[in-house]
Amino acid sequence: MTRKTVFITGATSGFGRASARRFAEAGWGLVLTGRRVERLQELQKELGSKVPVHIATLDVRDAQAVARIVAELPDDFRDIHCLVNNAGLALAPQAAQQTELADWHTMIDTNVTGLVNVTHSLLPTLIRSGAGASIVNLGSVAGAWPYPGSHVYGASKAFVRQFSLNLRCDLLGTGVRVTDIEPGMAETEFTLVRTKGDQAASAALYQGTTPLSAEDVAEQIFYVASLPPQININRLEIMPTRQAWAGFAVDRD
Ligand code: NDP
Ligand code: 8X3
Repeated sequence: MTRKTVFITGATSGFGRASARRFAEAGWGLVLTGRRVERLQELQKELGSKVPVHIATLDVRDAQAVARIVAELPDDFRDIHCLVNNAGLALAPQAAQQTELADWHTMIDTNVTGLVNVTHSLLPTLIRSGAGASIVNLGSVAGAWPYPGSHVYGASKAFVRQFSLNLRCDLLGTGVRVTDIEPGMAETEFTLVRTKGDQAASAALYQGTTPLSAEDVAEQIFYVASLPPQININRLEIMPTRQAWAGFAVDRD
């Protein structure tokens, strides 16, 4: 059987790194991207003896860089069977009226523009791969459920959700599947990034409960990508058992 290859954005941490390990365990070739080159090199060192690994430093916000990296993929990594659109971030957890506009732009540029940059560049190779190929997008529960401090982050994930479903319509007949994975609270570097390095705030969020782990989410990413080709999971919302919804908020005198 020919080896399949997965292209992962944001492979330097959290879900992306755990997904690299999960796909490697199943024998897939890896194209690993992210901005922190030393972490990509570490992962290549860790996994390169098991499966073919190509690393590329990439900021997904840069459309030209995305196109160049895809055009320059080595021959052995040209046929992509799965794209994991994972690079993303939240910033500014305070109320909308207390945030910096630049943080809103960074979220839109990464979670929306970056994701479409990579998708657009890889569509031709995914369509060539045909039946059984997959695009796995990292949305979030925040794309469907509003909560204070989610403002642009949640809205960017609502884009990911609808873009995923719309792509399904256009890709009908190509065999390429599309899934929006929508995790709830998961312990990664996500909160450290969201709070701009506040280690105590990050630790406090996860303290005394049982969040999802990066490996829990990677298992779901691998699951949807390795299902038989006739099955498309459209949306997969996953929460920790110890997380649920709160009631409506009411402003009172
Ligand atoms: P991490 O902060 O641990 O990982 C985020 C990854 O995204 C890093 O590898 C980072 O790499 C990469 N990244 C960020 N900005 C860019 C950029 N401009 N270009 C390329 N890569 C970038 O967070 P998670 O693993 O938790 O998050 C992964 C995805 O899952 C995100 O889209 C997030 O919104 C989503 N998500 C997270 C949840 C959670 O609770 N943790 C829940 C639901 C969804 P580098 O900095 O090296 O570029
Ligand atoms: C991240 C999960 O609950 O912080 O997308 O919005 S949450």
